[in-house]
Amino acid sequence: MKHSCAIFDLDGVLVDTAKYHYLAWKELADRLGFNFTLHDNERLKGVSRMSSLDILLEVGQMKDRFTQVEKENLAAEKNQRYVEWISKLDESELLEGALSLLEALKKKEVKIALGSASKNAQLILENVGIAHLFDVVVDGNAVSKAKPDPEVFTLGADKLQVPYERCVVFEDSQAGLEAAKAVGMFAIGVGQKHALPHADIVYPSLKNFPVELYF
Ligand code: B16
Ligand code: MG
Repeated sequence: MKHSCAIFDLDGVLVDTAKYHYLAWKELADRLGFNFTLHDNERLKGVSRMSSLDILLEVGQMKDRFTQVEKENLAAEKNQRYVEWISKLDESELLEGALSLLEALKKKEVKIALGSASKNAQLILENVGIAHLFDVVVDGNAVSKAKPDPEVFTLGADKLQVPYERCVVFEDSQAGLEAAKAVGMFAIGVGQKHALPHADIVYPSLKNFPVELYF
């Protein structure tokens, strides 16, 4: 089936910001006095900021030590460091194949939406120079429910008035793929096949993506 709308996750699909999330979370863990590894960081992909903090504190066995207000301060501390990192992003941080895919879709007049859990999505899109390619941006500021709830994808499709079965979602997280499938969207996993069992199909990256097969 040919589709008329492409919905992109941001972190891990278009831009490799996971490493900056990791650096900022690790600084917080170091300050709180426990180790936070790259392996632990895998659990945070696609997860909202406050849920990420809960996972981090669980790793440090500090889950019940903080009040809600203290947790909000810890998340704000992490975000401040993260924003310092991503303020320096430029187009060299786009993942391989991302720009040519977006441009090919634009040429074919396919609608393009962002569906990201990040509250920093707009800043990232602007810094890597692709903000102008999106018809609609749905990010962590616009939704009340996190993936695997499909709200972040359905909101974009609804705004563009495209039926869900005509949408393709590009995602690197299991929760995101699950969300896409729940509303009948075609779910393309970006990453390793064994880690993304909910995908309809998995590509290792967006490099040389076969646009004609899907759009
Ligand atoms: P922020 P995505 C997600 O973005 C990240 O994968 C996840 O690691 C992060 O915690 C989440 O955004 C929230 O980000 O703290 O910037 O609001 O993959 O949905 O584009
Ligand atoms: Mg992601």
